[in-house]
Amino acid sequence: MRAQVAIIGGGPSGLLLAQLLMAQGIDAVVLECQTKEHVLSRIRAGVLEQGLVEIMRNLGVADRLDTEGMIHNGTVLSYDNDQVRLDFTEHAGKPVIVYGQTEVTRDLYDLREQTSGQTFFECEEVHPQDLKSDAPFVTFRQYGKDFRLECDYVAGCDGFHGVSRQCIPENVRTEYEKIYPFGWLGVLSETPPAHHELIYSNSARGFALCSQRNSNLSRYYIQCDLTDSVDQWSDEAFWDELKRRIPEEVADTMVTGPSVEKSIAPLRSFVCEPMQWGRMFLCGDAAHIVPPTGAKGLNSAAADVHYLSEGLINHYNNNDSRGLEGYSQKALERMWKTERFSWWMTNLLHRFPDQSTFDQKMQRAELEFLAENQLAVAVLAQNYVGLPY
Ligand code: FAS
Ligand code: PHB
Repeated sequence: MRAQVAIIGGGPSGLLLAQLLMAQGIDAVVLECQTKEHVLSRIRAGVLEQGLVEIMRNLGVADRLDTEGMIHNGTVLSYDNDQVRLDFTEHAGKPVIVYGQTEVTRDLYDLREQTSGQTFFECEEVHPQDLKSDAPFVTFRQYGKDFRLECDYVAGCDGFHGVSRQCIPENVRTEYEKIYPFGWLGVLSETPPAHHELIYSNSARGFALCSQRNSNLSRYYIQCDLTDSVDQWSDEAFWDELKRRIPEEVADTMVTGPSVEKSIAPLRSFVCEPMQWGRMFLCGDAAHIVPPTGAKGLNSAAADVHYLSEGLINHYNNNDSRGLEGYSQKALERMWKTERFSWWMTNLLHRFPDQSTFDQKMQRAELEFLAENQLAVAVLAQNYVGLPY
């Protein structure tokens, strides 16, 4: 079996890349270790940068996104009983779109099936090999049968726990990591959003976020201890704690209801350098992780895919390999700025166990400066809507 590009991972990175290549006549095969149903059962990101929206539109797969996605021209940072609104349109010239990653992935799978893209599900023992040669290949097993996929290039789109990053030798790979001393307890509820825009809240009891998916599907998060488990948090306990961390007028009018999904995610900042090794290129969570405070996980994966797809298309269609040779440097230049923004938002809005009263004063001073300085708001807004590709 042969393909020009072997893509490991059928999440948003892998699917976006596969379809961008297919649109330019480049043959890619996707190898996914789970079932499609399992991939689509994950509840993750909710905010899309314009860059990702444009990629979806260019692929002709944005009809639902353009119909059901909600245009958000700003967001609110609240602290104690004060608030500062970030006006994206005024300060960054563009909005963000609120549309769940699950729906993005669903749309991409629908497109892949309509375009007869080849995807292998429930792959086991996936091993990229001979990556430093001109003839790399990937072996894998599916339903007890062994396969060998010959290819020109391998795209490692297999997430943080995937196999691809480990193919870069340890003496070549540098990993930068910061693990945060708390997690996010997330709840999805079939209730109307508490506010028409997202609310990020810095409260003495810990961080909280009011987000949404549509007019009757809301997504909420509260900062929780790393030792917490979902079983410890009844719906009632969650709603009670959330209401104590957000502005009173929002808490008083919030509609609560049974959780349809409840999960705890750890928070980390992580970057692997380089993001390529021989003929393998890493995209998305396979190469980097951000705390979700800045809504950058899915969106930075899209930026990687933009750079890699451009590099592969220019290689195959214009005989120009400079984009491939410079992929890692280009992707990392943007990614480190995104890591900084996500780290900064996380430090600004969370309560850290070892935080001193001075540290808390620094957070409040930063928030008060934002409330009175439009240039400071502009810097935040331009980072939040997404840095240029
Ligand atoms: P993904 O992890 O989405 O996809 C990788 C795919 O590869 C998976 O389908 C996996 O099954 C497959 N795979 C793994 N190993 C394999 C192997 N050996 N062989 C074949 N396939 C393999 N981002 C935000 O912006 N906002 C959020 O609120 C947010 N919340 C998150 C909550 C959680 C619990 C997690 C884990 C992440 C969250 N993220 C969030 C980040 C998330 O959205 C990622 O950035 C996004 O899924 C990145 O997409 P991929 O790079 O495709 O990685
Ligand atoms: C979400 O809706 O899941 C979401 C939104 C914004 C974030 C993180 C998560 O910063």
